[in-house]
Amino acid sequence: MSTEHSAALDGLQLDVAVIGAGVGGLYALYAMKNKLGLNAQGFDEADDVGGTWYWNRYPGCRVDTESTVYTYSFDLDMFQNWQWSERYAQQEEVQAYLSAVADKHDLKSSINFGTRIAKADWLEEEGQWQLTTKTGEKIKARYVIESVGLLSSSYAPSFPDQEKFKGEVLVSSKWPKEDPDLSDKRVAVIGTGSTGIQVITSLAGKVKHLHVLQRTPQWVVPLGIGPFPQDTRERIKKDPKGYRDWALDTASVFGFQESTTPALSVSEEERQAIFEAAWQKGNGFEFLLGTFSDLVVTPEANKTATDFIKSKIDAIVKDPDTARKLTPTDYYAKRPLAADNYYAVYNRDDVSLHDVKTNQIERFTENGLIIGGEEVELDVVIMATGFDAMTGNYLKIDTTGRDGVKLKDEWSDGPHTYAGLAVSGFPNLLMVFGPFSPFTSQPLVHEWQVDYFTDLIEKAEEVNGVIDVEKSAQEDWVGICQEGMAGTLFEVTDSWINGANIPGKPRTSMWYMGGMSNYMVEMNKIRDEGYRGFEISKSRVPCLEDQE
Ligand code: N01
Repeated sequence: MSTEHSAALDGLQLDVAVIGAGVGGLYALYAMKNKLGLNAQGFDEADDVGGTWYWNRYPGCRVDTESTVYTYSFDLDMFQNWQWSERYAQQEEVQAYLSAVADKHDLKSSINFGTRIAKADWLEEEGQWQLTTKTGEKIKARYVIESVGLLSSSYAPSFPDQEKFKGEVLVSSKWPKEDPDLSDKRVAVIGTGSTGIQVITSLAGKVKHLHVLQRTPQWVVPLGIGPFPQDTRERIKKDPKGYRDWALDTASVFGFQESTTPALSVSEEERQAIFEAAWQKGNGFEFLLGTFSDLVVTPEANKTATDFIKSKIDAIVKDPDTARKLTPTDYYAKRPLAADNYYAVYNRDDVSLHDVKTNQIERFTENGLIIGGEEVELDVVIMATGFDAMTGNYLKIDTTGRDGVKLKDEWSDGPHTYAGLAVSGFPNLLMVFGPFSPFTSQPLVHEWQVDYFTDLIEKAEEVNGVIDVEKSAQEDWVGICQEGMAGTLFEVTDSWINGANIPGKPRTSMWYMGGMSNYMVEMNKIRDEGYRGFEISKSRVPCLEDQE
């Protein structure tokens, strides 16, 4: 559905409105239409499907999760036969895949592109939501599904005098569709997280000079870019459901089995051999979770990994001062980073590393940036400065639930949800991978959560009911999650995982740390106990079919 249709939006009456046309939103739309036969439409600000993969098209952008699990499984034919070309699909390939899924299942005709939902109000008397678009159209829907992205609310700080800069400022998560030619440019990259290291390794040697503006170094291991593994292709082809079930039954759903061996339970020699094999194979999550079981739990175990990576930095980076600047001083307990040849980049003459914690970015000038009192002349500044993760996009929608309660007030001290799926007092509002979802890779987990609440909606439909959540069940869930997080080094290491990356954001736990396998057990138990913690109360208004 194109933007010309937006005039027809005002007064639209739906069973289900799905906000977001990324991985989760597309599947939610499919499920509502095809499994429940409901009148569902999607809404997305972008002019195509893709979600995060629509916006993030910066140089070097690719998944750093194995493509084998970066996929849907609901369409078994596509699951078996989609020919991912690489172990880690590039942005264009993920976008093409999502577009192909949407085309095959005729989803695009039900999506209102170029449409931002700005406001959501629960109308108690009508038993439904009223959504308001950014341009003022009003839509009513009995259910709202928000699949708005865990890492989609872009964060880009502004620096003094930015408007004076004669060059270009580009934000990685809003990269222009027309890829700019940077080949003869002096380029600065601000940020060295997952995005920054992809941009840096992609641009090094391809621009006139690359300036890396690093505030906090992070532990980086190789990614291991290469062709899609043939053995996994055959395994998926032979038994797609078996592969999907195996992947979901791991803790992190990244396509490998997590280790159960504590790091200090083996000899130094064995430990080094395990780390070296993981380094050679590549993959950040596998290095962190597949080598040993306790790297993110005990400081002593964590140090064995950081000592190993430090030895690699020292061996690869020729200038000792640069090596020192690249070596983190905190735990290896952020979202793990992986990029091939990352540290080698800093041996190049056309790459300069600036420690902007010591020598701060003071302001822009017409010709560049003042860093630590000195001007660095630049043509382009790339902000790879991250996201207001987990809660950012939910809170951008001005949401009012029962009794006039605002979501932003309910979440003023950090988010509260039941199982990452729903919020008490906000009836018939379901979330895909909302805060306090399991700390995992996403696509297969999105599918699992959508299937879960599709069954719940079906149950509510049978009795013309409204779904809400018991506050006590929600707070119990939040408590379990806080306890789980407190048992890890993620809790004490600054990153977007705990909200520390956004100035003024409450620092809090936002994840279920028990792993997907335990999450499924717990959620199935909740379902088997009659959806314990969810409340299905009879709606005051007849369902649409009854009204006809
Ligand atoms: O964001 P980040 P990201 N001055 O928050 C720096 C997913 N993702 O976009 O650490 C100077 O990790 C900040 O410095 P510091 C993935 O889950 C996936 O890179 O706060 N620097 C940090 O270096 C990932 O984890 C993929 O001191 C400033 C950087 O910006 C998540 O998105 C690819 C600054 C932000 O790092 C987020 O990654 C890309 C300032 N004022 C992203 N403000 C793949 O699947 C911030 N920084 C491959």
